[in-house]
Amino acid sequence: MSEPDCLFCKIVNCDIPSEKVYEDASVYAFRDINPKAKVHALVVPREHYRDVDELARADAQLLAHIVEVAQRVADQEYDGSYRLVFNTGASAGQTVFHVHAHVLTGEPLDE
Ligand code: DGP
Repeated sequence: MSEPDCLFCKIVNCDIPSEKVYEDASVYAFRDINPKAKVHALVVPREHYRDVDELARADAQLLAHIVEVAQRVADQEYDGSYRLVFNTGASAGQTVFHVHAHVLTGEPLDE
């Protein structure tokens, strides 16, 4: 289900443009507007879940698929290494409340 006021639901539905890096029936991946690495993609489920905790409880298989897609993006864009981040909750820096995996890759990353 889509949430009418959700930014990432609008991106998934192509109501707001984005630069796609991968898509399939259940997920959509696109470049972050404010990249923190040479390659910075966001992988989101097409279905709306607030955060990774809600997704893990509702559909662990879909969460595992997001990890597979992160690997695929890193294989496609770089050498297969990547950093995967789920900001969860406002105090941890989550600003968009549609679960998204940050995939940082494309160059050697600092610790
Ligand atoms: P977070 O802070 O973990 O909720 O990450 C939200 C990310 O979404 C942040 O890195 C910037 C990105 N972002 C916000 N608005 C847009 C947008 O309209 N398009 C794209 N491509 N990325 C966006």
